[in-house]
Amino acid sequence: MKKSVYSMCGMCTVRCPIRVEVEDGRATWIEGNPHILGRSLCGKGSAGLAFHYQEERPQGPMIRQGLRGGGQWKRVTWDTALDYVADKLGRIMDRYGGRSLFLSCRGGPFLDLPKTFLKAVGSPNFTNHDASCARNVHHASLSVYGLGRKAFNYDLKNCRHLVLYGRNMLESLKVKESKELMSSIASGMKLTYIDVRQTVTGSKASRFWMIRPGTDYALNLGLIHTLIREEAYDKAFVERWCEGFSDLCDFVAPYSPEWTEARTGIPASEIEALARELNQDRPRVVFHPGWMLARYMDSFYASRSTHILNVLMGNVETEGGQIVAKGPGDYGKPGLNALADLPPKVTEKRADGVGWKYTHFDTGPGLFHLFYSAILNEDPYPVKAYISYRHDPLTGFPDREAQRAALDKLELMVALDAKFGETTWYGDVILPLSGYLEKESPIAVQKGKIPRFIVRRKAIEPLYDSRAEWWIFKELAQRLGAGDYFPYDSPEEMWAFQLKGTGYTIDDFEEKGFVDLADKAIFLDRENGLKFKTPSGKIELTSLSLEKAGFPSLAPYQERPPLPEGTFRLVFGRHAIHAHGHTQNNPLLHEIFKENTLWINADTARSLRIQDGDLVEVSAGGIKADIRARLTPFIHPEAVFTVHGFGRTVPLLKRAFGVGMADQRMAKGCLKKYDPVGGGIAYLESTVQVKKKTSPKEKAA
Ligand SMILES: Nc1nc2c(c(=O)[nH]1)N[C@H]1C(S)=C(S)[C@@H](COP(=O)(O)OP(=O)(O)OC[C@H]3O[C@@H](n4cnc5c(=O)[nH]c(N)nc54)[C@H](O)[C@@H]3O)O[C@H]1N2
Ligand SMILES: Nc1nc2c(c(=O)[nH]1)N[C@H]1C(S)=C(S)[C@@H](COP(=O)(O)OP(=O)(O)OC[C@H]3O[C@@H](n4cnc5c(=O)[nH]c(N)nc54)[C@H](O)[C@@H]3O)O[C@H]1N2
Ligand code: SF4
Ligand SMILES: [Mo]
Repeated sequence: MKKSVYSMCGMCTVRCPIRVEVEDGRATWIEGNPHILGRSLCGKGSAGLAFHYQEERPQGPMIRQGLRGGGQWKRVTWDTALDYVADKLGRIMDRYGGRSLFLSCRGGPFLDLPKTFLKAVGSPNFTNHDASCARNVHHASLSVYGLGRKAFNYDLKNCRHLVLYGRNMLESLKVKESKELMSSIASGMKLTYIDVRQTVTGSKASRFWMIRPGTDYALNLGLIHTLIREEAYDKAFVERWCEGFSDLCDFVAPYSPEWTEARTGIPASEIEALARELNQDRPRVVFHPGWMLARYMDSFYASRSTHILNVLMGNVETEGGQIVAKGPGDYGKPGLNALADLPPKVTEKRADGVGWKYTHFDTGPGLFHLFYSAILNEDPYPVKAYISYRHDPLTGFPDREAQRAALDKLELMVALDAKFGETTWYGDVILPLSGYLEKESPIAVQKGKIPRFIVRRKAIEPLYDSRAEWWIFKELAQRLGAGDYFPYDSPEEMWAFQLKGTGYTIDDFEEKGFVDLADKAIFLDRENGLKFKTPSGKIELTSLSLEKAGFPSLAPYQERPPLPEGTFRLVFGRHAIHAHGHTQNNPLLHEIFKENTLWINADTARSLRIQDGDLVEVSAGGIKADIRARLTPFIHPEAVFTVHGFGRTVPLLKRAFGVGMADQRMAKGCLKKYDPVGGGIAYLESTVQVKKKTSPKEKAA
């Protein structure tokens, strides 16, 4: 029998909408949801069947035997595993309270269940990956608009000029966005791409600047200076909506294009030319702050300056600019009933100090890395149990040794994942999640020009002894005496609870796989209808709350000294067919891209006697790794680059095990180095040495 199921891809966390064909219970075809993606899918998404129909994934619950990380496991039943976790967790919480548990996850729209669970057991300690991803950008956005980084959608379709800082849209991709980018370029949109190396996205750009690593803030200061000097900004918008413009003018006065050229390597005349173009193209201009804006101690300010550039373009709530993402309320519609509203609010302080010790950080997910110091020092209180839920900090955060030293102090470490990650492998219990084709998720709201309800539906039965989140969290809560907060016995009952009072039922998702809450987009009134959640209600170019917390609104540029010979910044990023560290073992994707290489500037390499394809040794803080050199003129001499996610250490992943270099291991000491204002980990403040690896034969000669 054949059927067609609308669902959502899970090969990376973009979660593109998909349509799956199933024949006699076996998935045979996946494509992008035709109503949104015109059937397109990326390479990873297309390899979804290869992930499901293979054996190298957790096949049932496992309890560790022997030492942590030793790799000895016992397969057990779900009852045994859940009883074991509930018994240990119950005893820890009896002794230290609910707050002694923390849970970290991989962000995303479907987090109602883990949040319900934590609240139900009385823990305030929900956290996620974002300190390793977008926290600087998010906090910078809050400081300017009072709205987080997800408050705006970029209207690439109608944009005339897009400026990207290492935002490699065609490789670090979202299917819908990549398609929009390509069609906008085809219809004449200009693209300025700024990176320390050339990329696929850069190769489509009308202007490519190879910037000196870590100097984007200097570039932005020079650009703001030029735009103001040339009066090439939206005066009416700035006057109506901005606080602190004259302070900004005074502040950027010294940062001339010539000053900028000396720091960034980008010619002053080019900066002036860009400013002139932008002046013609505004307000249909987008400065996309991306995720990283590189990862330095000053990345908060670098990111803040891109938000300011957008404001100078007057692009807020205009076609071709940044459009405020709207929720059901903006269209006068009721939202979903939140599952996590069922348990009472937890009033305990967070163990990471966010919200009380560090008041300038957004409490949402706090800062993951600060849990490590809480564990080690039992400060502000003992943290003894950890659930990693779809999160692999031993891959995503730096300094494995420092992380393990803290994890070793935990009395319980449980992993919920559909794959074997480094963190999963280091835990005490593995509770296998079903693959994304094998399970249902709660319904979620996707804010946007038009708000939408989205959901993941099950396409096939689980191939192994795995379960969906709703079942696992409910079963655990029941065993801990908190089952009442999960008043549903099936996904259908959970969906009915969420949709009650919205006027929709799950059947409304049948036709397209999602539900749009309106037919036509509405725009807010740019004169009187914009709402910024800052204390002044305006866009704050200078922010009193930031200054009250002890940080300047506009921070002077700090010089970065040049690096000694043979020393580089190890820059990392993505490849179109891999997602972080969890696709390297996929049979198809492994076949296409097996191993990462080290990009190195060809002239610099030759001065170190390194040739293309040579084995080189990369070292930092006592950690060493071998990798093949790839010589190219398309990378800045101060940087070397590699694709993140390789160097897997889980022996059950036979294809990926031990292949390639794990870049995160090189950022020694960086677990404690983070942008003090933005909270993001500053991986790139560390440096590595690179030298040619001499074979024993060559040595003897
Ligand atoms: N050195 C270095 N460090 C980095 C980065 C880098 O490039 N270099 N990148 C940083 C960035 S941007 C990020 S976002 C973090 C990411 O770091 P993580 O959040 O840890 O990365 P992922 O591998 O996406 O997800 C972790 C685990 O969750 C599971 N998972 C992910 N999504 C889903 C899903 O939708 N469903 C299910 N069931 N499981 C899922 C995967 O199987 C994987 O094992 O790493 C950051 N750290
Ligand atoms: N295929 C694929 N797509 C993905 C993901 C994936 O794992 N695989 N992950 C998703 C996630 S979690 C994220 S956060 C996004 C990330 O999306 P991006 O931020 O676009 O992704 P990265 O590939 O990490 O790109 C970082 C780029 O920054 C450049 N760079 C490094 N240092 C500097 C610097 O000092 N200045 C400038 N201007 N550039 C610099 C690097 O050379 C690299 O090309 O991608 C998402 N999309
Ligand atoms: S970008 Fe690719 S892998 Fe990620 S969700 Fe979309 S189709 Fe899946
Ligand atoms: Mo990310």
